[in-house]
Amino acid sequence: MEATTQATAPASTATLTDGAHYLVEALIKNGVDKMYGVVGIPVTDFARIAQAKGIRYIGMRHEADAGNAAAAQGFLTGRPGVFLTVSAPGFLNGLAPLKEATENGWPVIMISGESSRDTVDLMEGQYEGLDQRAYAVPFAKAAYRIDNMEDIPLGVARAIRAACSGRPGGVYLSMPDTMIGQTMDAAAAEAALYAVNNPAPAMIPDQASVDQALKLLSEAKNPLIFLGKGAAYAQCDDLIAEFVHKTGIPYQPMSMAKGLIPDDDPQCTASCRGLAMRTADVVLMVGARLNWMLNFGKGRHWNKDVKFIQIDIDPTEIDNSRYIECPVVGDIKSTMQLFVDGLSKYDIHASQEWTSMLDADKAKNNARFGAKTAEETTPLNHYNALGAVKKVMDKNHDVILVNEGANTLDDCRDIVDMYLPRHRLDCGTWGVMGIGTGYAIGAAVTTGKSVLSIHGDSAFGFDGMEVETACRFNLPITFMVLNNGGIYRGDFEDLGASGDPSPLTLDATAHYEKMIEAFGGTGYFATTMDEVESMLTEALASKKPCFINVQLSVHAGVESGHISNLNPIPVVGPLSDSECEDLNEEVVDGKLVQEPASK
Ligand code: ADP
Ligand code: TPW
Ligand code: MG
Repeated sequence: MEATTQATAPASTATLTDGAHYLVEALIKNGVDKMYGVVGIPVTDFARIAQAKGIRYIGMRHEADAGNAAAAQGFLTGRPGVFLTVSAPGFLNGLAPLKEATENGWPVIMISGESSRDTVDLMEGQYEGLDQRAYAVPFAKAAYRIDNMEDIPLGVARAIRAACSGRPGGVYLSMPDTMIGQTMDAAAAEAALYAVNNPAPAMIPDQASVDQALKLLSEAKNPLIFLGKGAAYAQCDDLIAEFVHKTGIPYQPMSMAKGLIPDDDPQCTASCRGLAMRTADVVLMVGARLNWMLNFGKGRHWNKDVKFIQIDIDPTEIDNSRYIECPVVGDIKSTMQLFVDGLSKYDIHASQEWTSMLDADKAKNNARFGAKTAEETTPLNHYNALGAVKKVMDKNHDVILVNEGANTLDDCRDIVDMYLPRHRLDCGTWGVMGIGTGYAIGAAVTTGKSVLSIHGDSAFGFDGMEVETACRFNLPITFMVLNNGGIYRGDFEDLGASGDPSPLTLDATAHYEKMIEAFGGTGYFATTMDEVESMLTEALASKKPCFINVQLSVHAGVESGHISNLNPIPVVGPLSDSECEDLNEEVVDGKLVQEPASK
């Protein structure tokens, strides 16, 4: 069963298979049924063969978007999404989403064609020549190259296991053109295929750590639970809800854990987040990292005596940014089962005093915020445009929401409630612009559900060409751009004398909805809350590719959304206290300060 190159292959090829066919077979054997990508030398035939053998191939317009589509699939299913690129330039375009998936902890496999190793290694000037595996290593959880076609089953198994075991991440799998062209006996190849057994095994935590955690919670007066996207990924929604509801502990959903328990649950602290963080005495982290989004678990945003219990599958996440009183290392599903089982041994509840205080703060904030989202203005702003979106989403719980931008992201997260798990995808751990259309396509292809993809006008510009893909595949996606004419807003000025637009300015009068009309989709232009509501209702009901361009004021929005505090130089620009006011901000010592974002 020794592999040969095509040049030396015997004349009769009836019983032979080649690297491309064999890799497709190995992927199918392991349950891969979809692939996103952009073709060209040397992967064109590989994609054709994949399609012919029943893998759904979604041809996209840019590798980064294909990578994001695969990443969305990974998050939604817990199985690696797969995307395909050509050699060097296509490969490089795919590295950013591969790294972003790794940062988010989502399983993805990027398969790239690679130009002939011998000439690349001698730097002979090969077409699209690059030592791709070496370039991939710092961007991937793992990076493999299959040089011999008989190693294909092993290479695929390595990639799948690396992508979804432990903390999931992005894996690179290289297929050199020389390997694609190799041949071997088809029967021997078939016999050597195998499916990975249990690629993401349960990791059961130490019972002593579970008992320690439950004891600590039973001693708390003001316990708080944080649910992160790891909790959403773990797909044990009922167990998590059972623990939350049986204990009555208030919980805070991180952005992509919204809907794991419906956002209108009385125990949800989304609208009193700042107060909950400042007053909690014991915090249980379930699949959420104490990174920048939570001010690293320290500082004035937290009660100075707070104690943390952290459930995570990755032991090195514990103590990442501060002392963790009670680490519980295991997978969330197994761990939450032990937590629920342990409730018979411990009396765990939140003090009435504390929950009443949180409820009062919620009522106050909801009244303030509700008024802002209901108030019609001409032109619209983020609050009232998204208030109209909320009304429609409240009647369409099963629509998946994709969201990117700065104000468009932060305000949407606060305003639009989610009711079902894994129905919100956004800029994630790195706050990346340009993920939206790829995520929307991946979500629609993976689930068959309707998707609402809400973008700031800047964010949309990074990956907008994929509306053509959505139309070509007739996907039930409604794209929406909130156009305030710029990065953060559209009224900044050129500070020099050039007369050019400012660095933040984009076209506030652009008719983005025309883009989808070029490809046969339906475009809408909305200028009032009623129009947003009725057009969105109609667009979602059509289950076809649609685009709603919402005209906002160029004055709508604040610089950097909720994270202007991360700018190295204090923000300059036309900001007033009332413009800065939002759910995650508060007055401390007479000054308006920002709460950490939860993107
Ligand atoms: P968020 O951004 O929502 O706060 P993060 O991405 O920062 O969430 O954190 C998710 C955490 O969940 C990661 O540290 C990851 O290791 C962990 N995680 C992911 N899947 C599981 C799982 N099945 N069991 C336990 N922990 C998990
Ligand atoms: C890959 C920097 C953060 S937010 C943003 C940019 C460019 C756009 C904000 O404007 P938008 O939303 O989308 O119009 P809005 O409602 O506030 O006006 N490149 C990448 N990622 C990031 N995060 C940036 C640049 C950025
Ligand atoms: Mg904008």
